[in-house]
Amino acid sequence: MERTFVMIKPDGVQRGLIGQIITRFERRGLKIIDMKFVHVSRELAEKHYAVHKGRPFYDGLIEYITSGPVVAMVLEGSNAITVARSTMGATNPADAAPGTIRADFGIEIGRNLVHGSDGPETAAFEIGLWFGDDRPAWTRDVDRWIFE
Ligand code: IDP
Ligand code: MG
Repeated sequence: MERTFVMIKPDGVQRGLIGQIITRFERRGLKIIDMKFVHVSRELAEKHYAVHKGRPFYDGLIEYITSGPVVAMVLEGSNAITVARSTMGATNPADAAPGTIRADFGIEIGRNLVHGSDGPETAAFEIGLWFGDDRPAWTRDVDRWIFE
């Protein structure tokens, strides 16, 4: 089983889409391991998006992600990283496939509603950054009907 970090960005929260977005991940079969509502500090935003420092969109990205509360979560499942990203769709909602979160709810790259880790190292870094190392395990009784 793999874990990934997913965030509903401020536009998703402001637009009242928290429930609909979480539903997309839940119905895919991903298991929620941890979740919280966060007022993102500039410091946390800069650590989270450190790889993008220096890019033309960086300042706007930090403004965006600190502009209102977000919902942060840890999701688990087989191929959780890839599955979460395919549920989200392409970075630019204009290019995202219909049926994905970004296509179904968004239209511009700077308001693309969700974040998901892009690889195992990023996932480990982001889970640690947002949640720390420890969280209780729980058994989801439907797992045998979702995972082989
Ligand atoms: P990802 O979120 O699909 O992994 P990244 O390339 O890692 O995409 O970019 C991080 C975030 O930065 C994007 O989700 C988007 O919010 C923002 N972003 C990326 N490129 C642009 C851009 O060209 N203009 C505005 N915002 C951008
Ligand atoms: Mg990324």
